[in-house]
Amino acid sequence: MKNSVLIILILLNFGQCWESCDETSEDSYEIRENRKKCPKNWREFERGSGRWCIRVFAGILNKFEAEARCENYGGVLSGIENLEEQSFINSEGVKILQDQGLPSGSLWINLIRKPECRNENDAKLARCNGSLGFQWYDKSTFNTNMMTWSSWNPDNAGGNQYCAYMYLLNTQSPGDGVEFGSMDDIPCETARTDGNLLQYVRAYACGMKPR
Ligand SMILES: [Ca+2]
Repeated sequence: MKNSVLIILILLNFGQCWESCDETSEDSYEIRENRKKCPKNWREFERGSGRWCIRVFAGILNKFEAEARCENYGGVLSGIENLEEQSFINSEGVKILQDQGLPSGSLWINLIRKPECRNENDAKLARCNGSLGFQWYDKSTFNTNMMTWSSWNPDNAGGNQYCAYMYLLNTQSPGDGVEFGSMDDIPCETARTDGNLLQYVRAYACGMKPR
């Protein structure tokens, strides 16, 4: 008799498990989500919008080319959501510069001037002033406080500076109006290899969700 009761209890327990272990339940969905990982050599970060993987690549490319490369890796050109990401992206970019014997340079990020702020008259509108005229375009970055600009920027010089890059710096306070992590709006077609070394675009940051 005792054995029968035990068997019934075990069966009931299995029944509960079948219900609670259903693949569509929220718990098991979370477990499967947690199993997702960043690809090898990509660094994982925690964002308000979820986990995010970032990797910095070397390349003398314009913004569109950099974006296409990121898509080839299964990601997008990445924005910068917090100081931790900014620090990581800068240090990875600086390593690339050092490999090439360059003291400074810059890196593409996914920061774009809003289409409604591109005309000369739009730029004078309050809603297009400074960072308000820009938007992160990786669909995962939302922190507008991480749009940090170098002196006088964003200035839309020439009226066609719709993209932005971040200066790569190997010291925290280089002076000359360029602070750590600061950005400049420039034409998306730019891939400078002359002039100010700081403006040499030598790298790009890709991002993706863990998979
Ligand atoms: Ca500019």
